[in-house]
Amino acid sequence: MSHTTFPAGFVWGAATAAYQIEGAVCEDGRGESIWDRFSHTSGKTKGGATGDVACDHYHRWRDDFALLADLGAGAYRFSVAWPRVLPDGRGQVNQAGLDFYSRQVDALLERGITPYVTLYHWDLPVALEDAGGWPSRATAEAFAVYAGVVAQALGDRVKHWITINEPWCVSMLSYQIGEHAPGRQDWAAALAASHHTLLAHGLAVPEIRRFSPGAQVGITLNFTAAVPASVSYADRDAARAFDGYFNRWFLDPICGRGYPSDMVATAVEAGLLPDGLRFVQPGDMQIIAAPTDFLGANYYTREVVTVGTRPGEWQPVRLDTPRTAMDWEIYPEGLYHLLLRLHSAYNLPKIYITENGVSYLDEPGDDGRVRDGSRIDYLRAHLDACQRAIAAGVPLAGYFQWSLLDNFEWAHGYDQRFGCVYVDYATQQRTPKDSFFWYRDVIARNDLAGSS
Ligand code: IFM
Repeated sequence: MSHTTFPAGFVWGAATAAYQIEGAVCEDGRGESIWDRFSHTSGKTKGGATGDVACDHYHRWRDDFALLADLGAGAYRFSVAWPRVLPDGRGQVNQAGLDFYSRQVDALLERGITPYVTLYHWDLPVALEDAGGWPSRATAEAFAVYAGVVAQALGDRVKHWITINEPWCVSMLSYQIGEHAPGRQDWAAALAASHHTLLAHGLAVPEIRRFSPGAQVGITLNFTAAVPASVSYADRDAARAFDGYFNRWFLDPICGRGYPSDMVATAVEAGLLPDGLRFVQPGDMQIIAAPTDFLGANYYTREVVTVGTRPGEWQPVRLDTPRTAMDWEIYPEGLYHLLLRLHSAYNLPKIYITENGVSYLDEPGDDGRVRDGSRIDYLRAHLDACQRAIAAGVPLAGYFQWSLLDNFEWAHGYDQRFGCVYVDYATQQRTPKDSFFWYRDVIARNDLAGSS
């Protein structure tokens, strides 16, 4: 194996999520999700963008699968919309919703593309939010039932499952910062939400295994490398606090270590946990640490931090380094270090990069071609980091580029374009960007060499 070759059997894929691409929010019995409500609330998304139509993938998925096949992808990561399957979050099953995903699974398998199904990528049925949302334990219990319903319908053919996408976003970004649906700003609610998100994962694992024999099951966490702005003790403490808040708070429990004690102490000291970890019931931490087959890791950037106003707090430091259209620093070395850390400090059987990619404000040239050389540079550098991590012994089994299509980038609306396929939202025309052809070559060769 040359230093640019990936191991035989390395999984090459692309990823999407239901609310970001499907549209058809009122069709075939789908219920309302928190993102329908949030995006229709004035001022919550850029330009008032909603996922009502998005990429119209609900009607165009066959064409999109033709693109996947043309890409040569061996795998496709997509999410099931909970409100399509259980419009009220629990109770009555909507068969039309299940059938939609069942048809997709069949079509993927016919094309030789392995489905990697994410069960929750943020579109909580509003009925569950109205009953308390993720801060309520009942949501975790409802999720386990929903996971069983989907696994029962698809589990004969789907053998790769991701329970939850990015618990930090589900809890902190949505209930503490309030930038994502449901848009609450309440620390105590966010901490409870974080626990119930992890609990939902742990409760779902046996449900999936029950109905999908032989399946591989995991969870996807988003990681941001935490880097101190200087070598001072104060900055190093700040980086450790950021790492605890963003990374360890979620990673440690699923790896059987419980919540990081330094973070619990900080939260108690700051008055964020007036009742302590009241939401943790006996047995919860064992459920959350259910043995899994892989960890999904999403990586985009790092955060350079310095000491905040109080001990245990941090503030970001902006360096004069290249950034993306999301204003995220480009830092591929962070991916290399993350993979080494996950391997050396946590005993993980297997890792997939379930998302990595970049947003630029791409537009077609006069000739219709989308020249996204900067995206190619970004992907190449991050794949090089993956390759070096594998060479160093990390059990990295696959890579999913985010995203197959330009799509609804949540609060940022449609300006941000992460796709390797350009979407003209007025006509729904798809145009593979230069990065599509570049990635196709890498996949075909299983090698980064010669990828210019
Ligand atoms: O678009 C999102 C995706 O839904 C979750 N991970 C990060 C991506 C880019 O922000």
